[in-house]
Amino acid sequence: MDRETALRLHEAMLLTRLAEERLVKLFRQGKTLGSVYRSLGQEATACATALALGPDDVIAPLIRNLGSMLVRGVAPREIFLQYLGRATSPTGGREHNNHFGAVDRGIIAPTSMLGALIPVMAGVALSFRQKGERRVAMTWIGDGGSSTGAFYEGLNFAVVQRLPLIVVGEANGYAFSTPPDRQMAGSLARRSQGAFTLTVDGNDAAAVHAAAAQARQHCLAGKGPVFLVCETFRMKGHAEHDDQRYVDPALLREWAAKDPLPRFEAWLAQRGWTPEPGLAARLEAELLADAEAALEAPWPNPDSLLSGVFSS
Ligand SMILES: Cc1ncc(C[n+]2csc(CCOP(=O)(O)OP(=O)(O)O)c2C)c(N)n1
Repeated sequence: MDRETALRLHEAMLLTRLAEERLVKLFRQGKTLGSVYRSLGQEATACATALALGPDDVIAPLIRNLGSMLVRGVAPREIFLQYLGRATSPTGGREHNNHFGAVDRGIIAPTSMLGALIPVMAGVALSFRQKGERRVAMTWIGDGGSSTGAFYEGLNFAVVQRLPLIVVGEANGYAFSTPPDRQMAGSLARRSQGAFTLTVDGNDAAAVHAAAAQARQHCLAGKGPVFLVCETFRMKGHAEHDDQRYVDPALLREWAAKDPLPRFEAWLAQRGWTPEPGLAARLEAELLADAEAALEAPWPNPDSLLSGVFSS
């Protein structure tokens, strides 16, 4: 990874963390409609995988992959407007959180139905191959989501069709309150169904970026899909309403010591690559201004309720 990419990756991870911290403040003030879903401790997994893609590649994130959307150019303002349900949000107040697509930025909308995006993205990858385009499709799945039929159907289809699809498996410890050993035998990587599989320390941003770049080359060489398993940990509850009482505090302490952000800052420092001075303060000020602007944004007009629902 060159210096410019490394600094971009660092900024994306920091922005993800600070944007989610700002969202938590809005949640605690009772401003968000619904809970806030964080990726604390997993920022490297979302940001470094997305950053290894080319501009024409297409992603389909899940709720814990906000970082991938920020990497593709989504503005935090759009996320705040979504969480606040305002008329000027990307979905006009119809959907919450990061559940919106941006086809112009190569983003297929996240869906709540876990696993469902894998067949969708296998289809996107199939279209690239049919058109002879050198592009890849990427989506993410948690250990819990990998228990769905759609995960198996989609990945199996990609394997037998040798499609340019990267499925990032986030082995992050808990699915709601269920630990991995209560829902699968062995590791997440064993669910690969013959896809080329890489397992990487998901809290090592440089390693995740290198593995994702390797996965992309594998796909572009026509060798079929890659299952890229990132070992990480969900440092918060499922969302802000979940106090995580089912997690042993010793596990949280163990993973706090592996926090991807300071680790990547140490990696940068070893190379003498210094982030912009005052970067966190600048991002925090921008995020505060974005949040305040979003709070001033208008609510949707009830008369618009049915627009976009039925074809005109
Ligand atoms: C098909 C389906 N079943 C159940 C749910 C409800 N649900 C939402 S998130 C979640 C846990 C997901 O765990 P995991 O895939 O490990 O991701 P994590 O939350 O740990 O990032 C469940 C069961 C859902 N959204 N979709």
